[in-house]
Amino acid sequence: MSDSGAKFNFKITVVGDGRVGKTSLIKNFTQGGFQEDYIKTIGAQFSVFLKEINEDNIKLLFWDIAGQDDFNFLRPSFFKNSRAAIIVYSLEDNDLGEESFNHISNWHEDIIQFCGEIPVVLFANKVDLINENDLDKSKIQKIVKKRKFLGYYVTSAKTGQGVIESFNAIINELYEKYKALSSDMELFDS
Ligand SMILES: Nc1nc2c(ncn2[C@@H]2O[C@H](COP(=O)(O)OP(=O)(O)O)[C@@H](O)[C@H]2O)c(=O)[nH]1
Ligand SMILES: [Mg+2]
Repeated sequence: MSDSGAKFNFKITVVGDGRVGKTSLIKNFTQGGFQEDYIKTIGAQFSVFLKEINEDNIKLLFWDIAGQDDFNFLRPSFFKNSRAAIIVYSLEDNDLGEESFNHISNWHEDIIQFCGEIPVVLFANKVDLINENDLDKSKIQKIVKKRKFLGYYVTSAKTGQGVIESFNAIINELYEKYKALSSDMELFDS
């Protein structure tokens, strides 16, 4: 696949503890797409997804961590040139659910360190494993506000709940941002 034809190229990194569902979410979202590529490398893997908004072609690169071991040395290249980030945690009622929520701030600190102030959204995944009525939204809203995330989405990579909407929200956000920047550039050029 060549870059020609894509007006925008966005790299979006997907982070979060192991087994929260990062890879499943990316697969669920990109499989409905026009073109999919799944490439596994040491420590990280990425998927390519093409999307069209207002007749502008957008190429999206989703990066996610393959294994949490030996990740440290890869961190700078993993995060390099990310336009946005998604932090995933699991809603499941066990240690993974609890720990992955507690580690949101750590993942965010990594993003800030390597990417600066890029847009970040939070995905609360595996909602199919809980009763949604029991979901403590104020707890999620609190960290969203504290960390100045764009927002949070409740998802299930298993049922597909919220997946398209949540990925599209961040993609549209990037599109609007860079569309405005590129039209500023065109004005500047003329
Ligand atoms: N029930 C349920 N299981 C999920 C969901 N997302 C992922 N899983 C499962 O959780 C495990 C870890 O998922 P994976 O995508 O490999 O997590 P990653 O390590 O964050 O990439 C796998 O067994 C998935 O099938 C979900 O939304 N609901
Ligand atoms: Mg994975």
